[in-house]
Amino acid sequence: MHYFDNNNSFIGSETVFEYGGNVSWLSINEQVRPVAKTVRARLHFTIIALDNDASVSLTVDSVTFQKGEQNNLLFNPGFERNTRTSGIADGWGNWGSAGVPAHYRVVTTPVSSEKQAQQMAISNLPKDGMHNFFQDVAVTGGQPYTLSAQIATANLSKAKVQVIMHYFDVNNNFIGSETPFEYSGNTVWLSINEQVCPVAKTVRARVHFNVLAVDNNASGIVTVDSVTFQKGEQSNLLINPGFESNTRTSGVADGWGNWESAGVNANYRVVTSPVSSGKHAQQMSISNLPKDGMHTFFQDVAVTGGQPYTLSGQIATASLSKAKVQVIMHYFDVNNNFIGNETPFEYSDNTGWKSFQVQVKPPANTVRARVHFNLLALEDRASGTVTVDSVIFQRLK
Ligand SMILES: [Ca+2]
Ligand SMILES: [Ca+2]
Repeated sequence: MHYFDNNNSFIGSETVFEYGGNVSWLSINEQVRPVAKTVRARLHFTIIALDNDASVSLTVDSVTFQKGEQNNLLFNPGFERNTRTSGIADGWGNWGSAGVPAHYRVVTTPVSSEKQAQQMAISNLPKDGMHNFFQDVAVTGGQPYTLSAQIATANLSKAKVQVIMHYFDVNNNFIGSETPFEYSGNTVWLSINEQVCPVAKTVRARVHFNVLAVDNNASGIVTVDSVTFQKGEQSNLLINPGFESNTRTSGVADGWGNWESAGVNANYRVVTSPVSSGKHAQQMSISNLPKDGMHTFFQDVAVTGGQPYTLSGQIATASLSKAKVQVIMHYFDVNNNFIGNETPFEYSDNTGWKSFQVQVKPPANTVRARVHFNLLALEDRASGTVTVDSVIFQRLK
């Protein structure tokens, strides 16, 4: 980056990215800061010879230069750009083991955010067969990163879905790997959040979403959306915990689902007032609800059974009558069996923003926790409005 003031004087520069290896498409994401008085920035892609007889062929595409700090290191992380014919969204690659036919599709349902998600399907896969899509990202070895996403699986049989990280040094040597996430059950949108650490000397990480056959005749459908890969340890296991992203039409913010008991009409809105943090919060309202009627929004999160977690957030209630707000946890094992529940928080008064923080403990064998915010009618003709914001669900440190 070269920076110039309004007299066209060169007043500063920075070299934000360097790479000395060979690679197919590599995503790079660098924060830059023009010096004070800069009015013009010149962005260069430069090849520099380190010795005589240097050679290279460099290709660049999909350049974005925008205001602010963009933390997600991935290109096209929500699969909204799909200009190719392979069934793989722009910026992503794919790989399958020998003899495995590829079945990739960018789909419009199910979708966790905006209009599209990446899907892969397998059928009749032999044992140990693999099918994946991936993206290469420039990273710094020895530093922590966090990968989060939403995954939905259907008809998964004799197979599991995995997140696999491969690490490469500047000479393109494969120098390490880790598998921070595995799941073999069927689930609607499940939030995953995993800390990874590229080994020392890593300059390139390949993030894979993989389906592995654990036996012959494996089959299943895996859909992925809302992937974020960012620097540092991000401990909140929820996607869209502040309800800031709202690209759907249900009134329920991206990444969250909803459920109502029989005969109860859904009434959800992402509101700009009241808001505890950011610009949006999730609201739900009930009126004339019969006794024991329920109205709820939720998110599914991958957890480890037997480990304690904390859930905190901000809740505001208005006109609450004959009803209470509840935080309800449901726990499921890998076979999708309901194996436990708890209701760690209840509130029935009217209040402006009120903080809550509770500790919960999924029973052994839990692989998926469903975090609900529920409105329960205590008597007939219950009514009220509840707004939720700034939810944090994390492992107890
Ligand atoms: Ca999407
Ligand atoms: Ca918010």
